[in-house]
Amino acid sequence: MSTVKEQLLEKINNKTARVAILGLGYVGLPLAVVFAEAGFKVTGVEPDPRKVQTILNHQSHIKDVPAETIDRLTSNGKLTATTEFSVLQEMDAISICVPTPLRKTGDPDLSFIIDATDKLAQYIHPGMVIVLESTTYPGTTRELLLPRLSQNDNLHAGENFFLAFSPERVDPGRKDWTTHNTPKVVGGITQTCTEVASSWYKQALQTVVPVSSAEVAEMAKLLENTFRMVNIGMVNEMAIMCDRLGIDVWEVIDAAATKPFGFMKFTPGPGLGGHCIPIDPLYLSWKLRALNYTARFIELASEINTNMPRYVVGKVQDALNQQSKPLKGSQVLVLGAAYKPDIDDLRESPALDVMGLLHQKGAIVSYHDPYVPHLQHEGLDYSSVLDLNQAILSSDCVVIVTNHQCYDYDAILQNARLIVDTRHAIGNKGRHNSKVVSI
Ligand code: SAJ
Repeated sequence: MSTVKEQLLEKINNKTARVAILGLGYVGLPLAVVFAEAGFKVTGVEPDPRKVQTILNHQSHIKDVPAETIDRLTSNGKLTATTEFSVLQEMDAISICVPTPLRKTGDPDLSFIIDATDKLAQYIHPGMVIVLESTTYPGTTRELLLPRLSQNDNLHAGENFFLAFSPERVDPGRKDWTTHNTPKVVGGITQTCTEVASSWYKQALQTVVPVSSAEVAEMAKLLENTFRMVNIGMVNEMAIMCDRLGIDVWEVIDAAATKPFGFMKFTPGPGLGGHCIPIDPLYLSWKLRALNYTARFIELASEINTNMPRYVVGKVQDALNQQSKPLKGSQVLVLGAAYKPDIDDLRESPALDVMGLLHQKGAIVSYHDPYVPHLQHEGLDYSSVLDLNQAILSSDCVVIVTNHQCYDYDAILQNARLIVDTRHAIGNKGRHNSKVVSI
């Protein structure tokens, strides 16, 4: 008589295990696709009916997932979507890919994880494997999910159901590293949980990296993104120090980057945007505060990065002052609103803070971003200027905040009266040009 685990592994290995992905966002939909491509019947369970309808209409709402892929997989019956959690009673393998934002207070917002888990708990049955992918603090899988999923006395993790954590590593827009080929860390509540979850993921992902526990997997993700946040904070402070010393920080970084080992290049900027890097490390520092420990690197880096928009506005004010122009009443054009080049994502974008601070100080603010036609944020309500050249010619100062590749930086250098360049977008041509101020 085969055990529950053996029966589940059999269904995983012959691809008859029914797969459900909770949350069809930039993580969930690509994950649903790779399991469907591997031969599983996959059901996306998504609370937003518009997203569900898009899938059922053989379309895609995620830029990295082509509509043709959704059309093929929905047409051949490998992929479907619903808002109904009740389908989970028929499922065997479930991945939870829901948002983990911060509250206004800066504390983690675990409501999406709790809501998805409580709904799943209504339909969990012996023989199920469940993997949490949402970035969260170490201990979430064991402390928050396990009790909620084990309420039924006959359910025991590692015996008749299996629970693990596997951090998402989706970098929207990236083509070289995808959900399929990016190595995937998997850590279970028990060793058997790790084994079963890894067996499932190995059916669809190129490289699976089992680790000894869910906590190791949760912490690995936080190390990955804390590494970036702290190094960005460090290089932003380098920019401030070089400014005090009258040294070109960009030349310093380029010189340091010639070291072929033991160095990784990061560059200063107007602040830290995105849905991962500025947020994930704060889940870790929040958890450690509850254990009476202050994660000083994270808190210091967050303080420096958060202050960069104010530092940029100070540079604008000083640069205008050099031309005997008060910031108040000056026309200031912000180039680039998205949080990083060549995308349309505004989440946590420092450009929003820069524009808000300029507005507060009385500047006449406009912006241009070919990927962001309109923006509304904390009282700001702007549309991207239609005639970029005219806007540059009529501005007292142009602030390059996001260095989209599509901009003609030579033309900007020629036509602008004054440029504050937060991304070294003008490059060396601006190095000895009195109208270019670099951060
Ligand atoms: N930034 C700097 N200086 C740098 C690098 C980034 O100021 O040297 C700024 C960016 O302008 C942006 C923010 O930091 O505002 C975050 O930039 P990012 O390059 O880290 O981009 P993200 O937020 O899209 O990070 C994602 C992450 N992917 C996941 O979390 C799954 C990250 O782990 C990836 O390393 C990163 O993409 C990447 O490499 O592109």
